Amino acid sequence: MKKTLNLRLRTYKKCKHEWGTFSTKGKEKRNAMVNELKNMKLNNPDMEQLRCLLIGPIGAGKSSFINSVKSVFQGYMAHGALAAALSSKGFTNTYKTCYIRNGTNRLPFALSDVMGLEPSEGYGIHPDDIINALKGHLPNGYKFCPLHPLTTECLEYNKHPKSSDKVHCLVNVISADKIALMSSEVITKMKKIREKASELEIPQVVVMTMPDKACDLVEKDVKKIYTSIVIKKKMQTCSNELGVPVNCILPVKNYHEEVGLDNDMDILILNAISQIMNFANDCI
Ligand SMILES: Nc1nc2c(ncn2[C@@H]2O[C@H](COP(=O)(O)OP(=O)(O)OP(=O)(O)O)[C@@H](O)[C@H]2O)c(=O)[nH]1
Ligand SMILES: [Mg+2]
Repeated sequence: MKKTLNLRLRTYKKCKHEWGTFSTKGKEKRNAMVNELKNMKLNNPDMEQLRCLLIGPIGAGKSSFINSVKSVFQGYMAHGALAAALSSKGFTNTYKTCYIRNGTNRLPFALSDVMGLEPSEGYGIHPDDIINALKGHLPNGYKFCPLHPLTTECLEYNKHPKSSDKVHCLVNVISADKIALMSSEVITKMKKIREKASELEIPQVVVMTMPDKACDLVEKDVKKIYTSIVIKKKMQTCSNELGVPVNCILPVKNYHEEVGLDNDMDILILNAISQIMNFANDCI
């Protein structure tokens, strides 16, 4: 219990944005952040990779975040984890892990994507399948069944997960324009998952997507993200709803309709992924 609390406190202390003083710097800053992540050494050299798991309501931007991270590292738009065309129906329905290439090697990061959460029972991913993923029991490519989570009796159940199959950081993805509209059922499902993650001593953060939909200033200029009062309020609401401190909420604008990369968007995405991987590295 004490260990969990210490881990949480350490996580929260490290996860700090300097509100209002953050400024997106130039191309050098972006490239330096990319290189730092490319050269990141794992605290446990025997491990193949750190895995982060993205969960959240349907359409929150989980797959788009994975695509965005991949795009930043490869230097052009990625379409690996397909994102949905705007609709109310969930899009991702399999457990899919994205790896990022660094020349002929892989970076020691894995980003795992799952089906979105829905309010009604029997719709969207079953919270027990997220718990299965946290513990490393889900095989890559597993097709989710909203009614029946994977159990030990199933052939696909990975009974002996390696440490690299397990999750090292739980990333809750929430869209800024929908925070206040989140159903209490989805919040309850997320709470149950977060409690389990805390029990397993897995650090947790929130990635807040779609700031451009919540604030006109940010839509025009993404650099305004840390000075926008609207975004600050959204982060506070998110913190209240999910019980996560504001300094663990990482706002990003995902690539969704852009044709080329944008330095300011890259820096936000890199800032989020650096924090996530540092927490993950601290927990192994
Ligand atoms: N404006 C804007 N749109 C975004 C952003 N991120 C994602 N989108 C759009 O939101 C829609 C849903 O994004 P997805 O990435 O498919 O969401 P998801 O969480 O993977 O959805 P499911 O797989 O259905 O659970 C897509 O049309 C994206 O293009 C963002 O930061 N800003
Ligand atoms: Mg998806």
